[in-house]
Order: sequence, then structure tokens, then C-alpha cells
Amino acid sequence: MLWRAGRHEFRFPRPMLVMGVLNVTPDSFSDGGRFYSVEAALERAGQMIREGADLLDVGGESTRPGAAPVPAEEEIRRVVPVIQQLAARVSTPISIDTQKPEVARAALLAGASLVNDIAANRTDDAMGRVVAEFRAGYVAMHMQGTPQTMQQNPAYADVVREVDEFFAERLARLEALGVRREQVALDPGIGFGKTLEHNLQLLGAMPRFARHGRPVLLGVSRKSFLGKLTGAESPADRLPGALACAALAVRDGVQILRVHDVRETVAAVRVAEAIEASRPKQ
Ligand code: HH2
Repeated sequence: MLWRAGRHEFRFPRPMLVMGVLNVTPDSFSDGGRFYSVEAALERAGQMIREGADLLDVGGESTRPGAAPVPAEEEIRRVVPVIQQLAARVSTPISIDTQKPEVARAALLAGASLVNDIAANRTDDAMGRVVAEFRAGYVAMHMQGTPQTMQQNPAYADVVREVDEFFAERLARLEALGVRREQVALDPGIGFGKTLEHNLQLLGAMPRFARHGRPVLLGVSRKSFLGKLTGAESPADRLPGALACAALAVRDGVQILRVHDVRETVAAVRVAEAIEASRPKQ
């Protein structure tokens, strides 16, 4: 299986791709304000690359439940200088974490290679057209509702089936817009319009999503469901829970992990991969 993102390509099977989170925001739930200046963001990016990040995911708008929306001009003002500087200095593929086609376009022009879209459920086609035009990589994430409303009362008849159908529907729609399947990765969107039970059902069903023949991305890093399970109130204390998910993701054939804690995640997945490789073939 091949995943193309601009001039980059990834062939699977291969070791887990680790995507390091670079939030250039004042208010992200676990690291808001820490990497808000261009200098701090570049420093953090360099650190994540040294720790083994395969991709960098630059975001200028927090998507935590209830976060205030950011106008496109402000989001562009936050992310474009960071992406320009990064693209000039590193060969690591850069992802833009945005819901807005105009931000995606500005970021791709600045040197990003893929778009990480938490709002892939939208009904207008503008984002798909931008991705097609730039031949960018694309992460289609499932979300019920919007960050402003998503945790009010998430409800599904069968969350796994609905997410799985969403993937099939999105792949078809994107293809109709000129986005090739090989550009797309799929993400069930843990915590985006989901209760603890929904998150666990999705995590227990990860192998099912392989049927689409596309890489699957998982983002659990520091999320509140880990706090609910372990009692870890502070996001930074949720790392052990996230590492348990990372190891199981290796077993379940997940291809990409989106994480804040790159060094620890890389170590955990390398151990899990070594064990997986030594498993007797059935
Ligand atoms: N989670 C967050 C943001 N973007 N993108 C994908 N594809 N999958 C995810 O699970 C995902 C995501 C939330 O985490 P974070 O960026 O740390 O927080 P915030 O949205 O508050 O900036």
C-alpha cells in the first residue's frame, strides 16, 4: 500500500509513522501557548525530529471541546511563518491541521505536503478541491458535530459501523473531486463527538478499518478518555495510557500515530513492532 503526500511517499508495511503535534495556538488543551512564537515552534519541531518524528502536524486552531473558532486570517498568520521556516530547514513532511480550505491552501503554498482535516464530514467540496489541486496527502477524520457541540450528547446506533461507512463515503466523494485514493489516510477521530464507550468500541475495532486499503491514523495522545480510565487529570500524566494504545495500535495494523510525546511513543512502538515481528506465523 502506498500513501502519497505531495513529493513524499510512504510504502506499507513499514514501521509505524509517528506524527509529532506542533500546536501554534494560545489555547490547545495540553500545550496551548507553549510553542506560540515562531522561534519556540521551530525549536520544538527540531526536538521532535531528533526524537524520531516522521511527520510534523502544525495546527493554528484548537479543536478541544468548546474551543472558540479562529478566523482563517488569524490561523494563517499563526501557521504560515512556521511552515515556511520549517520547509526551508527540514525534509520531514509537514502536515497542516486545519478545517479550512483557505488555510490548507496557504499552508500548502508555504511548503506543507499534507492536510489533516478534522472536519472531513463537511458537505461542501472546497477542501477536496484544494487537496486534489496540490496532490497533497489528506487525513480524513471522523467527527460528529463540531468542536463547539461535539461532546454535548454524542449518539450512535453503532459507532464502528457509522465510522466505517463514513470512510467509504468520503473515499468515494474525494475520488469524484480528483483526490486519488493513494493520497488519503483515515482516522476514526477519537474524542471527537464520542463518549468513553464510543472511543473504546472504536479502539477495539481498529483492524476492521483496514478493509478500505488505506493507512489508518490514530490520535489518542493526552486525551480525556485516558484520564477517565486512569484518573490522570493533567494531560501530561496520560502518557502511560497513550503508550498502551500505541502498542495495541501496532498489533492492530494502524500505520500512523499522532502524538505529543514523540520520544516515548517511538520507543514503545519499536518494542511492540519487534514482538510483532517475532510472532509465529499462523
Ligand atoms: N486530535 C486533535 C487534533 N487534531 N487530528 C487527527 N487527525 N486526529 C486526532 O485525533 C486529532 C487531530 C486534538 O489534539 P491537540 O492538537 O493536542 O489539541 P487541540 O485541538 O486543543 O489543539
